[in-house]
Amino acid sequence: MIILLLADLPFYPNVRVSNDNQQIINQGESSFVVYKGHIYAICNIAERSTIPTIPFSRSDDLGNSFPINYNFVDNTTGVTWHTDPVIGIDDSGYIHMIVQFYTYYIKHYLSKDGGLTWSDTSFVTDLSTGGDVDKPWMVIRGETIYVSWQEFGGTSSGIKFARSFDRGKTWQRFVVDPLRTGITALSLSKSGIIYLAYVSDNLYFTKSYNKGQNWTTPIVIDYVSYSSGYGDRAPINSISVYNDNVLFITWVDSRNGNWDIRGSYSYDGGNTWSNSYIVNKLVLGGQCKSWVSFDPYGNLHLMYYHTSSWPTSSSSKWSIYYQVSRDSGKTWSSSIRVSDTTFLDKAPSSTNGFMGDYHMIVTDSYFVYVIWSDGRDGNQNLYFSKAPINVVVNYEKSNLTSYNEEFKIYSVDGRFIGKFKNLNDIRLKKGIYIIKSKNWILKKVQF
Ligand SMILES: [Ca+2]
Ligand SMILES: [Ca+2]
Repeated sequence: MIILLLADLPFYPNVRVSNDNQQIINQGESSFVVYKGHIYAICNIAERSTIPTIPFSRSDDLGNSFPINYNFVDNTTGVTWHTDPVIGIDDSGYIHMIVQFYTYYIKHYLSKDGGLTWSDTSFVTDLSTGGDVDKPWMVIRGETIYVSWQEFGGTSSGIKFARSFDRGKTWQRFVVDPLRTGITALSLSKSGIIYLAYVSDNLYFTKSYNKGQNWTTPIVIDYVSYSSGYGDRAPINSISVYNDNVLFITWVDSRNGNWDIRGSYSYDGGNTWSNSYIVNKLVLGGQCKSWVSFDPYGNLHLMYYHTSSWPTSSSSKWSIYYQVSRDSGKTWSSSIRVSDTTFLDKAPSSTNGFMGDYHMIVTDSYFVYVIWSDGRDGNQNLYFSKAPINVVVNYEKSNLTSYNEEFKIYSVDGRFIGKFKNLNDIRLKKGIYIIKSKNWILKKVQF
């Protein structure tokens, strides 16, 4: 008897990222990079008003394990509230981290030893303007670092941008849009064009051809209708670019009565955008915290949180889902579950179930990687999974029993088990296996 499963795909068994030994701290929003077999991940925590830390985790085997874990703290600030972390890597393999301290300022840290120690600390934001800052994002090209954020009040409010040509030692700052504030999303094309989108009353878009010195007049991609709820509180936007022309953006929207991931594509470098539409194939209940990434071949990958319950509460069951588009966002695959279990939002109810505002999907030539915050341990921890690009791109959902051909069966770690003609003849221990046939490449199947 074959039972076709739940998590029907080539995503690897989930690996816990954060080594939260006491199992009391709730890991929140996260950012990570993949570089030459290493994965560097950071996050904030739901308890950031009382516990100062940005948890740091490192894998040296492409995510099979995360043995290096510690709590990064900058005691020199005297500020407990460490938040809104972003991590990046430059062309020398140096790691760059930015951390926001309450809404006072945003700092940059450099590590030349794989995240074990940090140096060359600098202020990204300008303390003399007297404003409150929020929600930075960072992209890096070569040795140049770009950071965007929003600033309220003070003498220089608006959408702000800073760049550093010396790996974060010094910064030049610019005002992108003095009229508006909002959550920023930042991306960079292969030729160096910078794309910036921000959620205000509308979703705005602008770009820079000269490394952030000047910006095009902001245009509106769409209006935004978002109401926060248990477990999600911001219409987080994510923008990814394939080349100078092909872009895709997602954000969270509740115009239809509950959260959905809306998307829009541009094929002319952001000058014009498609009508927005609901990207998530699962629409029942709430979908939020989406992130998009073009891989080097032009496939577009999406991750998001999903719960079928509405309104959301501490008893909502969540999963992490994935979809891929092979035509730059015109159409999407069916949804594929990344988390190998459902989980409750275990962040404190006093924080309205804070699981973080954002989590990322990252791609390279070989894999799609996802890290998210997950309550399966009774508290929120970061979890990781990945899937081979060639498999997810070729993956098609189908009923195994309808095929009359030879199957090869492998364990999830790639060990060949045997060939079978008729799946009904299979007698295997309970578990998850990978199946290969001529017509479709791989499938994760639970017997
Ligand atoms: Ca935890
Ligand atoms: Ca929905």
